[in-house]
Amino acid sequence: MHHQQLKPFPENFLWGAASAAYQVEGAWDADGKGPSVWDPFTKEPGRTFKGSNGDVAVDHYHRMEEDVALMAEMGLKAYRFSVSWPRIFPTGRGQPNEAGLAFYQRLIDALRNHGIEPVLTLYHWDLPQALQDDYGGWESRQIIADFEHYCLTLFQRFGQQVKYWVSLNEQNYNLVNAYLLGTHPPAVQDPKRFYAANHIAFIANARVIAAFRQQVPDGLIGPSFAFIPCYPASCAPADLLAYENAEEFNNHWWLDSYCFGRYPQAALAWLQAQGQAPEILPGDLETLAAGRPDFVGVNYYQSLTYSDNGLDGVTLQRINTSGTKGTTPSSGVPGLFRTVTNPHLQTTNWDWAIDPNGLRLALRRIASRYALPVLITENGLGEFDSLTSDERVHDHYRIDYLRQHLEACQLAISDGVELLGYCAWSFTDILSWLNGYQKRYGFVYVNRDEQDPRDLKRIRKDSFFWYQQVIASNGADIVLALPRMT
Ligand code: BGP
Repeated sequence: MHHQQLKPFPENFLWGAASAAYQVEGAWDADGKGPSVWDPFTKEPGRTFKGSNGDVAVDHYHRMEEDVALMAEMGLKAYRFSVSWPRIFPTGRGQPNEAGLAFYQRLIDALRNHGIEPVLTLYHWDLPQALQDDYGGWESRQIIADFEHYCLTLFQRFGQQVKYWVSLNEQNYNLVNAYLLGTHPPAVQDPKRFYAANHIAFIANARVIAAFRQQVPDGLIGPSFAFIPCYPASCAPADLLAYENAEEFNNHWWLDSYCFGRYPQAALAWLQAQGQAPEILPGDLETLAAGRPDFVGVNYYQSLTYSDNGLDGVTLQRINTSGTKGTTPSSGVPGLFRTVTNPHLQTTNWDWAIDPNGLRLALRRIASRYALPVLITENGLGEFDSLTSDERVHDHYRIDYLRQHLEACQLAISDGVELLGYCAWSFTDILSWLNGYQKRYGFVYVNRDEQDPRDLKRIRKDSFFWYQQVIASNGADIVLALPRMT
């Protein structure tokens, strides 16, 4: 679609930024917090880049007021953060840890005092280790009641002050890594177990959404989905089928379940033939249907391009965690699809295709296929940043990336998408799960590296001042806004 004139960003648009507990908080065992599955996992040799972990992260737990003051200075309208389940329930269940709740109460109060809308994510991958040990975490239906109990505690405690809630963050990306690639805890590589755990996560997600309706009737809730739109490598019929397979397995599998309460037919039939389909018990589909979200949270970083892959074709491969460009191999599922390089797109140093058009496609797909509003819960550029001797970070490449993606948002709004807001990833620099601290995303530089926490000083990057102007102009100055040095 070409438009004569673009629609402006809506009046109450949530100009935001995002983070996740494990990636920013640190204080991994402070004030009664129990271990999450990431605490021991990151200590195992070879799991993460240079053995990096979130023990200290960027110490947001102790510097929360300073970070929120920076958000206020920037003019942020929304801040998306996650609550650490083991900070609230150190062993995953039982009585809540009041000190953990008090931290998030202080954060929510600080945000609201500055007029910043809190967007609370219930689960951003930091499962209590105790539940992994007791019954295998997401592989047991016991987790459904424990997750519901944890969520109910937060709904009851914060439901008056928090309007926007995210249920599961990137169930798709997290469980692919945890049960297919073996790169997130519990580091399993087994498709049958993957689809089984994933089905249980869908049920848990739907159950807490249904509970939310009772507890927080004025609030809005939805999952965040790592949406990677698919392109066919060519118009060859075999590539079109590969593209269709990829859409169905990598996108519709999740979005249809969240929004329609059912799995896509062809994918389910294929998995049944392989003996990998999840066990669907009586009542499961009704539970899913009763947990339709209010919006879809979109985490968008890249598109992927697909080609045909024979039964003896390439298998799933790990992602690039080094930042050495051009080192990502073709990855696929034999009999379904494999990835190929898109010659029309540039990539980041981690080989992620830079494709604002893919974001527009993702937004339109949700609007047209699922008829739901969208909240962009993550979008950003992970890159090497360098600090100059006068303590500046000239991240024009990040400004370019964000500007292009915001332009895509405005095009999608003009296409008829109901877009609630845009949370850039991330506010400060954070620990990147597998990539350490060298893959930086923030508007605010944090002075530390993998081995040395240094002074953890916060330094505003050029993109900080650019986004500040974008927000002040409600998006009218996306192109015009230039970084202002202070
Ligand atoms: C998403 C996660 C975030 C964040 C982001 C960037 O998958 O929800 O937590 O990590 O991706 O990914 P990475 O840090 O691997 O570059």
